[in-house]
Amino acid sequence: MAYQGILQRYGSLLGLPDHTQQVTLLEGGTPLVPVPGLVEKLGGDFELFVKFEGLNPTGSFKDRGMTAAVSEAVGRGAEAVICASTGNTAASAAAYAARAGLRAIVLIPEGKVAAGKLAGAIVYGAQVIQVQGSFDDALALVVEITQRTPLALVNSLNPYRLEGQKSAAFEICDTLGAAPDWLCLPVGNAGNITAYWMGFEQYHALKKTGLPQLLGAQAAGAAPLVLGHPVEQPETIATAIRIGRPARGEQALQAAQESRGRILAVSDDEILAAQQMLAGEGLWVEPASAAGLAGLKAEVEAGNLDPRGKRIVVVCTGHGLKDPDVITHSMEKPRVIPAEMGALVDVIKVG
Ligand code: AN7
Repeated sequence: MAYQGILQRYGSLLGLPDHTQQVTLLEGGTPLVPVPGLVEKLGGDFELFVKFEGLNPTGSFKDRGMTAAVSEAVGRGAEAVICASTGNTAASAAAYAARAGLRAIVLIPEGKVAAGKLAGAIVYGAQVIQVQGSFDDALALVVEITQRTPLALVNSLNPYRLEGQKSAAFEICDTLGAAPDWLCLPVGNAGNITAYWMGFEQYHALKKTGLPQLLGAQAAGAAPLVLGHPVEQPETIATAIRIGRPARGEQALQAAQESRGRILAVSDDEILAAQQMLAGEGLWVEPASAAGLAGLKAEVEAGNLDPRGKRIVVVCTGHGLKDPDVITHSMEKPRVIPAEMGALVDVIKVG
């Protein structure tokens, strides 16, 4: 049978109520891409895969949780969904709401959302509201208004978001035949790392697939879980994870600890270098998505993580097309030539 999305594939393992009415864009089923070229760069002698979540319908992993949250909301008769977002959740909520015929309202931090995400939220027809403040300020507003009105909250405080996001852990185990030794991923509001751990634990209880160690990476300018306290003014080029007060922070720390892993901070330079390394393998991911690889590289180089003989998965959470400005702003403009063969030969210097 043709692929029908994660609720169809894993529905019985996702704790969704009976009233759920499936709203799907055929999310999930993303590739686990081997990257032997990066293994070489990191010293060799292990296996490395990228779970390329940027290939979901709206270009990020958020679609896994959103199909679950919107399907539940529709089933209980909700007419509108609302979220705060650094961009990807907004685009995903907007798309699934459109699919379901619901109104979507998204609050984003003013001027801090990448172009592809903002455009997504707009084209899918959401009401987009810029807040003069951070993501954390926007989330506080959304939490309060959903306590007073029937608007359905679709941030990852909504438990069904996590239920849907567990599906990525199931897919990795199904593809590899077991859990990897390490799973490396970015951490922002901390829903994803929490959901992965729930998923790996559930699959292990059911199918003895084993448990990975989790390596979560926050941006150094937005690293509350590393610092041990909220960050009032988070700042990073990886705007997706520019979050100072993660809603699922406690659970994320517990997941990392239970897995015998950790959450660490990586600098913007390390994030951009990792983004370039992935691009060198033909995988263009947005900056936040490269944080997992940046964390792995830092730990391997510092001698804190011995990859030899291990099987490692790096989760790349969003597509590079979401945030083209990071690249185009930092590069030299491509050469311009007259439409003449002589000029072309001069420039490319072949033969
Ligand atoms: C590409 O869209 O929080 O730790 O509002 O877009 O589960 O929050 C995005 C987060 C990683 C962090 N990578 O995941 C939002 C939002 C990308 C992201 C994260 C985000 P969580």
